[in-house]
Amino acid sequence: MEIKIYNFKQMGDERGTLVPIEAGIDIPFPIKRVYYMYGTGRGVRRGLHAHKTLQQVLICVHGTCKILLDDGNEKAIVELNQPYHGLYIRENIWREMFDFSEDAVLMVLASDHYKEEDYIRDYDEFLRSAKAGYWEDGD
Ligand code: T46
Repeated sequence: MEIKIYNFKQMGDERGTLVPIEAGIDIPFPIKRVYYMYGTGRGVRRGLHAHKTLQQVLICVHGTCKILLDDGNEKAIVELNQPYHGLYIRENIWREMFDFSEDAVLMVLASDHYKEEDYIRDYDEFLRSAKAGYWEDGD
């Protein structure tokens, strides 16, 4: 499976570091939504779904966490441990986030607003959709 991790530029000087991320330049989609999660317990697993159309970039801006990616054919685990790394997740990828450090803050840049109807929460349904390569609405 192709894993795309952006290595954002770090603008550093004696005051510290600033990481700029511009839609359409540093990441491939216009950002319509930003959300972040923190205070995630050690044994917690989040995600466990895919999206029909949503693209996202996950950035662990503080601490560390792991992301399991599954395209229906292959699985891969990525550790996010640098605040300047961004993991791109295209549509139709099952994702699970786990092994959060106590201080982890996972920020997500999303290509669309929050739409419950874009979620695929059933793994078998995801496999059918991934294998077909497209989503057959209503079937
Ligand atoms: C994803 C992974 C990486 C909202 O009201 N607005 C939002 O934009 C989001 C993302 C969530 N919510 C509500 C819905 C739930 O009541 O916040 C609550 C927690 O969301 P959820 O259980 O979907 O969180 P995760 O961590 O399982 O998944 C989230 C995203 O939902 C999902 O798109 O790819 O992070």
